[in-house]
Formats: sequence, structure tokens, C-alpha cells
Amino acid sequence: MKSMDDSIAAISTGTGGAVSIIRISGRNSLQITDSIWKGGKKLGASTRRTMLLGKCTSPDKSFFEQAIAVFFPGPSSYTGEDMVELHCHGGPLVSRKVLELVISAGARQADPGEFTCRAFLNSKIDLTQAEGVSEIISAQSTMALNLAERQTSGILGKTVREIRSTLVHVLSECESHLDFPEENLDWAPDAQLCENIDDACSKIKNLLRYRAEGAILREGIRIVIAGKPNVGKSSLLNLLLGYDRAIVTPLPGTTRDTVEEHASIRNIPVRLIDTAGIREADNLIENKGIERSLASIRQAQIILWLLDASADHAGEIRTMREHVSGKENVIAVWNKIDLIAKSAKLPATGLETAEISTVNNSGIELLLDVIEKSVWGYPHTDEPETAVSIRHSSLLEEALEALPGAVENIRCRNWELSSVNLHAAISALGKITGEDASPDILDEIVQIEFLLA
Ligand SMILES: Nc1nc2c(ncn2[C@@H]2O[C@H](COP(=O)(O)OP(=O)(O)OP(=O)(O)O)[C@@H](O)[C@H]2O)c(=O)[nH]1
Ligand SMILES: [Mg+2]
Repeated sequence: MKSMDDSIAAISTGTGGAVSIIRISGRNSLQITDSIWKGGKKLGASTRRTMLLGKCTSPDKSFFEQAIAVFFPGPSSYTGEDMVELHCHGGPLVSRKVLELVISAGARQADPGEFTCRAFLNSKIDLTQAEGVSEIISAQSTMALNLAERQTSGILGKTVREIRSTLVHVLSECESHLDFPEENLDWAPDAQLCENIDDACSKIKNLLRYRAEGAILREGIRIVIAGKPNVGKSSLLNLLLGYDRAIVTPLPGTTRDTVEEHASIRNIPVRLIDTAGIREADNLIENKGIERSLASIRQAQIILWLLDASADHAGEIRTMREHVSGKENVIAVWNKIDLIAKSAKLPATGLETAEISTVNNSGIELLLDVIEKSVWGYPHTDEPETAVSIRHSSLLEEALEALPGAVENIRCRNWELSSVNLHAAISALGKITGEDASPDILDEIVQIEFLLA
């Protein structure tokens, strides 16, 4: 980890906007900005959190840019240090030039995520909140974004800290039994200690309830669209994306390679993968494409197997079974129902089934219902307030594993062993919020830096 003594600077806004913000954080941020800031009031204590209009100017006056500067004195700033924001025009060249001015005046180019890391190291946010910031940036659906926003606001960290502090209290009782065995101190009854641990266990279990949702919302779901050539796979991909991503023609074998795109289906972040139609092909390129289709099917979390409702039904179902039998999460999708009589009954597939037409958009909402049910495993109406990540859940599991032993040992009045169990649980919980500053916590911060890159 780099030093916290220097002042860091970076362009903090994305590309393409009308305004660009250059952030400077560190004990010299005010001095650095003042050395390039001309016109209007000087930045300082009297102008804190006030937008000042002026100019960023190079020492030889060969470059100047009209800008707005705002001074956020520490510790009431994002990083907890003195911070300055320079709002300039949004072009990449102009914002780069202003950043170069700031760097030549003494700041160092910030590493990705370094502002958030400083906020964590200055105790402005806990580790779950820092993770939330990177999740806000990478969120692929509204539900994932809401989850990340709530995590950034500190809900998860607060719950974990409450559980941890209950256990710390129980631990202090156990240790005082150990340290002063002869004294008759005002100890809490053993049953009360066990009850406190049970209470902590149920809160941990409650957090773990939504771990599957957490994984889905963070990682997204791989949905593969597969089937014989010409059944309408690329047409369905385009329909679900809302724009023409893949080429559609009446010629079987149009798609030769997998086509992947991110999308949000019923608020679920998904990666949609269109594939080359599967058939016996004598063409080398097409065969390579079919190999990729089969590999995608193997890696899919959900397979939408498209069947042509206007073709030979038995043949369609036979090919599907050849490729997906034994697999879970296969949805059979009869397409082109506009080509068959309304009264026609399609044969049962033995799988979750939907009937659609990509030409007249029919059946699509019902298909989305089936996909949604298949993702969540139950009708999904409520949004979880917190949904833990894989890192959180493995630490919560670790804590949960240690606690029955603690209860058992308190019942046997084995204070030494109960303390060992409680220490293990407390340390695991501390790693979630970053209170336990062990090397793996620092690794986690590096990981966040990587995600924010
Ligand atoms: N009538 C009708 N035609 C459809 C429907 N869906 C797709 N088509 C047509 O079927 C043909 C093939 O569509 P594609 O989406 O290219 O099919 P594909 O499965 O991707 O085909 P390959 O890439 O060759 O494997 C095109 O002419 C589409 O317009 C539908 O619901 N009804
Ligand atoms: Mg295609």
C-alpha cells in the first residue's frame, strides 16, 4: 500500500460529460491548488464547501482553464483528509491538462480506488461500504444498484458490528471468569450469555438467508440461447436486448460464433449468449462455432433451448434432449408460434416451457416470468435489504461454526475454550467490516482498487 503522507489527485468523473471533476486529497491539497488557482477568492477555511469561480493557470501562463473550486476540510470530507475539487470543462484534453497542472504543483496521480482506500483507512467508511462503492460502479441492474447503495450507506456493516459487539460483551464475561476465578464479581448468568450467543447466531443466519441473491445480483446469470439453426435464436437475443445486436437472416447457419451481451431481465443482471445453431455441419468454420455453442451450454446457468413451432415437433424435441438431457435450468422455448394455428397444441417437453413469437412479440412476458422463477427458485416479490457477497458469507459461516462450541463450553463453564470459540467468531466478523486489520483485509482493499480501476 502506498504512503498516506502525500497528496493524491485524479480525474474523478467518467468520459463524455460536459463537466469534469479533478479531486485532490491530502494534507497539502489546499496549498497545491492555491499555487495554480488565480482570480476570485483564495481557497481556505473561510471558503470551505463553497463553490468559487476562478482559473487554473500554468506557471508560465501558457495554459489556463476557467473552473470552479470547492474546498472540503478534513475530517469532514470523503477521504477524511483535506480535499479540493476542481470542476472544469469535460473534454479529455482539458481535464488531463488540469490534472497535469495539479501533479506538477506537487500532487501524485492517485491509484485506482485510492480515494476510497484512504476513506477506509481514515475510518470514514468500513470495508463493506468501500465494497459497496465499487459495486455501485459495476451494478448491472436496478436491484443490484439498490443493494450496492444500501451497502454503501452502511446497513450491513452496522448489523455486523452489532452482532460482533454482543459477542465481545460475552467474551469479556468469559475472560473475567478466567482472570478472577476466585472473586464473586457481578457476573451475568450463564444462561443469559448463551442466549446472547443464540441471538447472534440467528442474526447471522438472517444475513446468510439472501446469499444466493447476493451472488446473482453481483455476478449476474449466464443465459445461453441455443437450438437448431434458423429457429430464431438471434432474433430472441435482439428482442431481449432491445436493439439489433446479432445478424438475422432466413439462411440457416447465419450465426457462426457466440455473441455475448450484458442486459437486465426483470432486474436481474444477465449475460445473454447467442450461439451458432447446432447441426451436423460439413463446414470447418461452422463446426468450430458449434463447438463453442456446446461449450457455452456446458457453462450456462440457464439454457433457453429454442424450438421451431412450425417445424417437425418430434425432431425438434429429439435434438433438444440429445443436448440438454440431465441438465437443470433448461427452458424449452417454442418460437414462431405466429406460423401455427391458434388452436394448435404443441407437444409437452417435460421441461419449463414458454411459447413465443419474436416477430409479433407474443409470449415474451410469460417467458420472462419463467426465467425469473428459474433464477430465484420462487416467486420473487421482495427485494432483500442486504444480500451478502461470497466473501461476507464465508466469514459469516466461519463465525457461525465457532458459536455452538462457545455455548457448549459456557454450559460446562469451560471459560478458556469458550473464549477461544468467541475470539474466532469475533475475528471473522471483524474481517467483514475491516476492523480486523489482518493482511487478508489489505488484500481485499487491493481487490477493491482493482475493481474501481
Ligand atoms: N415467422 C417467424 N419468423 C421468425 C421468428 N423468429 C425468427 N424468425 C425468422 O427466422 C429466421 C431465422 O432467424 P434467426 O434469428 O436468424 O435464427 P437463428 O436461430 O439465430 O439462426 P442461426 O443463426 O442460423 O442458427 C429469420 O428469417 C427470422 O426473421 C418468429 O417468431 N416468427
Ligand atoms: Mg443466429
